[in-house]
Amino acid sequence: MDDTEIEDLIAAEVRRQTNGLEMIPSENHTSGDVLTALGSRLTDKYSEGYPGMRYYGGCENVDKIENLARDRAKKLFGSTHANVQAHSGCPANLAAYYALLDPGDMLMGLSLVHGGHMTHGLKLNFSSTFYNAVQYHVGKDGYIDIDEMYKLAKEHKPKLIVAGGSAYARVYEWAKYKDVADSVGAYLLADMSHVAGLVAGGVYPSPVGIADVVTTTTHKTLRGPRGALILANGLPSNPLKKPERTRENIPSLIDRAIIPGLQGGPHNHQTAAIAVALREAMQPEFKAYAKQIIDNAQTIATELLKRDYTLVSGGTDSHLLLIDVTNKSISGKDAEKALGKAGITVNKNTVPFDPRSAFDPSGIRMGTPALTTRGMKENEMIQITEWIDQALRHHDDEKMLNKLSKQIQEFAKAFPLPN
Ligand code: DSN
Repeated sequence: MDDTEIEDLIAAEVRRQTNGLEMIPSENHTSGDVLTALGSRLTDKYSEGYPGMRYYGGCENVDKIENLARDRAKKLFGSTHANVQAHSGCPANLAAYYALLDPGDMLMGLSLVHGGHMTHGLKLNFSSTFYNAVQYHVGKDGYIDIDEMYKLAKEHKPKLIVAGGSAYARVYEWAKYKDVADSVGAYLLADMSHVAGLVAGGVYPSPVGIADVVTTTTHKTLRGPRGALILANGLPSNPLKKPERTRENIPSLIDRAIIPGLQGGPHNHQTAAIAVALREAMQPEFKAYAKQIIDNAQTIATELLKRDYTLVSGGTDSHLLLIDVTNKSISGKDAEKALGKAGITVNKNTVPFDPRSAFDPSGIRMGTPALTTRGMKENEMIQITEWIDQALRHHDDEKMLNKLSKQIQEFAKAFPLPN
């Protein structure tokens, strides 16, 4: 590259990822093929519209690419419709709201502090400024409180209920949320961003066929590039005609919400990379990968419990763990920092009923998708948990953290990043 400043920084980031352990549960390491598609000339092409109905010439190749991505998404997740153009998760959720709600309508989602996502109705987010939002919670046991959902739904009559989140370690009981939605005639949107790869691998329940709309990012457990899918069942989409707002028209409503509603040109390099990742997720090895992600997370949970850590909900059914580190006399922020110095990347996170702020919360969130991509299994998880514990116990001891970082760097050599 001519731009050596950027070249050096990219190299530094690759070194950081290679030498350390990425344990942010929403991160992963994509394949070389995904990177090849992302770094291709497809990024140069404008193609507003949909395959066969574009506002630009020269779209014959990108039409085929987008059709492949859509077909693979439909096949992998079992929906009749897939939109692959939303640039990422927030725009995908915005598009779903835009398709199904009018400004000021009520939606209901899981509180961010209780494991939800900011687009699920956080006060500072568009989801509660353009719309009205009410938030449901987990109970003291760390599991989503379905009784509270029924109560809030009856009281606030939301037009749309969002299931899913970003720091909830247990199974989302999609059918139960659907019952709550049906009890007040609301749409159900399932945001399966965190668990899409587990769903694809058949080791986690799918919301497709239960929820009216399913959104997901493509870069978490699904291991694709940054991007999103919006899945639905219904009549074939006709984005050229304004449809009535009915359930069977959701495919057209979604497509029109994306363009002309919210976005311009699709990112064709991203669409191609999504198609590549979806093909990878259809391979038998991906099922084994998805299972190993959960086995690894559960191994860490067991090892942490042995060392007297407090896990929200007491464990995990998925790829992630939410840990309240209060009993270890450390804040989430300091825990993130200490682990970072040792070469283990996690993120500080609020825990349900957290008395502390989001900038210095009581917990940390960690997960296993990226480590599992590198080929690590249960034995490695046992070793890594021991390192996590040591780093947290010695969080003020720079010498110790440095020693751990060297050990981890040596260990990581045996588990290279893909390609
Ligand atoms: N920012 C993502 C996460 O880390 O979970 C959610 O969008």
